[in-house]
Amino acid sequence: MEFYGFIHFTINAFTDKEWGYGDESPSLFNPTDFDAEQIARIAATAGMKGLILTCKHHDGFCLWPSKYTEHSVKNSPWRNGRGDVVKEIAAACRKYRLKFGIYLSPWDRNHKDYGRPEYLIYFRNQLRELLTSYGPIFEIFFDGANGGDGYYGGARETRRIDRDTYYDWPTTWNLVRSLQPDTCLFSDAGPDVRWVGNERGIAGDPCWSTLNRDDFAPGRADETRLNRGDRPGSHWVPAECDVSIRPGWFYHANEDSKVKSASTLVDLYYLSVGRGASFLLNLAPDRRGQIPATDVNSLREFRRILGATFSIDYAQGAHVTASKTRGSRFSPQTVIDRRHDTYWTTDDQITRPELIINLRREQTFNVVRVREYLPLGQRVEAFAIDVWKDNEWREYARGTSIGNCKLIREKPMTTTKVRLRITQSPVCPAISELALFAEQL
Ligand code: FUL
Repeated sequence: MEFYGFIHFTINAFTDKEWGYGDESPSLFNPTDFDAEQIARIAATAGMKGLILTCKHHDGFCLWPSKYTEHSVKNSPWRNGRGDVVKEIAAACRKYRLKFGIYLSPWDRNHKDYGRPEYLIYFRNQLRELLTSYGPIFEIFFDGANGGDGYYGGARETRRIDRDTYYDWPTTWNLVRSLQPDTCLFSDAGPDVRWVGNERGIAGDPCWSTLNRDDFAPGRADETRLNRGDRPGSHWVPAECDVSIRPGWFYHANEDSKVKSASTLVDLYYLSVGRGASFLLNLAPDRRGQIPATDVNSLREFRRILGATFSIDYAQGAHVTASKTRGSRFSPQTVIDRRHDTYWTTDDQITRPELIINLRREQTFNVVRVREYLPLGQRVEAFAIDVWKDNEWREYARGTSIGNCKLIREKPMTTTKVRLRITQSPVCPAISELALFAEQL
């Protein structure tokens, strides 16, 4: 999906906290002009393909009227206790054709049973509510954070859990599979999507979509390995780069001047999507319950820059040739046919082939996009891009992993021919796209 959004919204926006302790009164939750459609519209206009909402953060307050707790919107003044943020965001997502995902914090600083087996019954009941009442859920984000201390029903103490055993994740994952088999499960250990190992939105280089998943557990992360993935790796668990548009995850008025600029967001796009991972950008509704104007402006400008940059592919119309080809179905011309389900490949024993884009006339570009045909896995381990200059090939850039999308961002180059040289691959490569763009500001 490449690019989708996070929405961090709860009582924290009203108490100016990042982690609520769990003793906050539900009466504090009172957005003055909550507008789910504004939030979804801003996300869709920014190019996001989905939204993941913090239905319950660490403080335990539920944005939907869960029947398993009193600590929810139903005891807030907002909409006289009859509101349901989850329902409104899910409906707004449908309206703007965004997929809808949920964040349900495993750590719950409000619940009296947290740390005991009984809490897992509560946690799974809530998951069942969310998975059966709000339509298809494309992803569930299971956060690994746990600070220990909390309100815990009045106990006000520190509760330590064993990250490897307490949550009994396989049982929870099976519950999700049985209710919504298409939901992607996120945690430090997947099983489907993994944390990228930092909250700065930056994937590793290389970044492998495979991981020796059994070495990991949610909440026990080896950040360096998660950032790069494992090659060889036992499972397909691509990386997701979560980062907030503001310093914090929740809205704080004193961070209004620290909203990331459009050009910073563009950089993050290259460092996440452009390294084969996905970009999960957090937005923080303010006390009105809307995305603040500064953030809206950054997002709009970010989309304008990407739209302008990626609207003209200078490789279109070129004559594409290759040193080797497996047969006409896998012709090199498929790399410019704008389809992701066609690809150029070679016979099995050919692992270092070359492909040449013969442009019709001189073109200037500084961004090269390469994609592999993912159903056949991530194959290429190293490649180079050459350009034809003064009657010879000159190396322009080199790279390692490709995967879903590799974006090379370099100095502007004017040429008539571009060559992709696969320099290392354990098996024949399968390349679905090679495109050339000129970055617009
Ligand atoms: C972290 C949490 O502690 C933050 O509050 C936020 O939700 C972020 C996405 O994950 O681990």
